[in-house]
Amino acid sequence: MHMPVKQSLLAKHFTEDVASELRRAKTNRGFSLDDITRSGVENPDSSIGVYAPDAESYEVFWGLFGPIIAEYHNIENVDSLAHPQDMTIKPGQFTGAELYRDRVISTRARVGRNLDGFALTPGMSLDERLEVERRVVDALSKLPDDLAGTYHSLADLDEETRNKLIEDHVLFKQGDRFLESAGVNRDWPAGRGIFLSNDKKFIVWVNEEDHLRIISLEQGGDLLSVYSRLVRAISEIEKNVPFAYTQQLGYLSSCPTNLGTAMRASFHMKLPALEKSGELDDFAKLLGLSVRGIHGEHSESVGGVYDISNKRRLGLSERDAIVGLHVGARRLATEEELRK
Ligand code: ADP
Ligand code: CIR
Repeated sequence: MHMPVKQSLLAKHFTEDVASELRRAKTNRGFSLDDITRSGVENPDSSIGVYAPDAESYEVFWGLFGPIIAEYHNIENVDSLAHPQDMTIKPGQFTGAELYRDRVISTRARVGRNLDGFALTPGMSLDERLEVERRVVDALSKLPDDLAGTYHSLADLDEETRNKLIEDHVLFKQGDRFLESAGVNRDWPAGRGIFLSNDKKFIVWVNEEDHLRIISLEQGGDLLSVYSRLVRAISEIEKNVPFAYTQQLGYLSSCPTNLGTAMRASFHMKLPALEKSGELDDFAKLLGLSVRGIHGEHSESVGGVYDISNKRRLGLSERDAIVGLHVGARRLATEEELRK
């Protein structure tokens, strides 16, 4: 029997018509269709398969990006989309959190951000990467006391420290083959690093998949605490570095899954009964959630613990995305109890 091969969104939407329309197209920086599709072509098991080497790619190669973005973020009319932004939270929006609290080991919320006027990470030169690092580190040095911390250049961290930070879910992994093919790992480890606040709950990754990944992370299931820290950190950093943003696509990022809010909020959640019954993926789909293993994308679960996050990031506000995770986790916890 032949197992069906999972088709990437690239394979699905890269039609003959799209190929002939875009074959000769180039952005001002010289990026072509080959640059955009290389990761998915070299890694046929990609779920998406495309990256944008610069912001202009989203305009020039819209014939390919448009349908992929519409499908991933479940947007009916992506051509006329006006992305809504709203980071506020109203009292009472996290009611019923006690239904899932005991099942949650830790909570994380991150956004991707990129500096206006620079290539995105798949298309950056070494000079641009170093300049972005310089500007970001300067902005981080101006943060108020409760967010203050230390920047560590990746090259300065010894292997043992690096591995421990990766194991603890604080630092990004090395050698992702999807990013490698896209050109994101060029000049490694130059220009990369991690900022850690004094209490280790606020983290910034510099020049990994995006210029910045702004992250809030703590033990337990207090989504309001994690989210409030994230929102405050974003607004403080944004005072000092202007981010690439458009009305249609929100915050721009190198991967089309990370446009709009560019936010992925997640719980590490114990769901052994749903794992055993084989229903976790179906419930996640129904609830608009993604399921990852405990070491992030393309990793496995350990002991029935899964990384549960909002799937959509574009076409809905930050508030709706975070409340979506809360409501989804409440439902998953309820279904888990019913199967215990
Ligand atoms: P990203 O979230 O930036 O898309 P990954 O899926 O690779 O990237 O996850 C990055 C890291 O964050 C991984 O180490 C992953 O285990 C960790 N992580 C994600 N969610 C949580 C969580 N709720 N608690 C602890 N660590 C988490
Ligand atoms: C892929 O296409 O599988 C990788 N480039 C990662 C895509 C982003 N991840 C995701 O939506 N789960």
